[in-house]
Amino acid sequence: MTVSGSKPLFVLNGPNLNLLGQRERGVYGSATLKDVEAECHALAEALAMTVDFRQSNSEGELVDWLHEAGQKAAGVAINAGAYTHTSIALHDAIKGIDVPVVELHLSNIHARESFRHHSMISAACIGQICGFGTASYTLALRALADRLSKPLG
Ligand code: CA2
Repeated sequence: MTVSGSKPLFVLNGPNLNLLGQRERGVYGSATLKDVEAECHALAEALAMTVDFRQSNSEGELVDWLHEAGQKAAGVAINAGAYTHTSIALHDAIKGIDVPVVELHLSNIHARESFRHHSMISAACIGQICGFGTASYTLALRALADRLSKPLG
C-alpha cells in the first residue's frame, strides 16, 4: 500500500513522552521517543510518505501544531499523553481542521486507572489505537495511509 502526495503526516506527542524509555519501562517499554521516531520514518518511507515527528509538554503548542497540520499535513497521528483525558482545547483543535486525525496510545488506556478510560479527543478523531506499545504509532500511520488512499464517500 502506498500513498502519494507531497504533504507529510504529522506525528504529535504530548506531555512527558520525552521521558519514554527512561522511566516507567514496565508500563511504556524501553524504546525511547527517538526510537519511535525512527520506526515512523522507516514505515513512512515504505509507504512513500514523509513524517514530521514532534513532542511538546505544552497544551498550547500542541493546539498550534494541529492548526499547522490543517494547512500543511495530509493527516495527523497524535499521542496526546495525559491531555487526552483533560483537554477540550485539543478536542476543539482537532474538530477545527479538515485532515484525518488518529488518536494513539502506547498502553491500553481502557485497562488502566478509571481516570484514563475517557478520552476528550476520541470523538473528534477518525479512530483510536491503543495498547500495542510502539507499534501503536506504526498502526496509526497505516490507518491514516489507508484512509488517505480511499477516502470515505
Ligand atoms: O499510553 C499512552 O501512550 C499514554 O498516552 C501515555 C501518557 C498517559 O498519561 C496516557 O494516559 C496514556 C503518559 C505519557 C508519559 O510517558 C512517560 C514515559 C516515561 C516515563 C514517564 C512518563
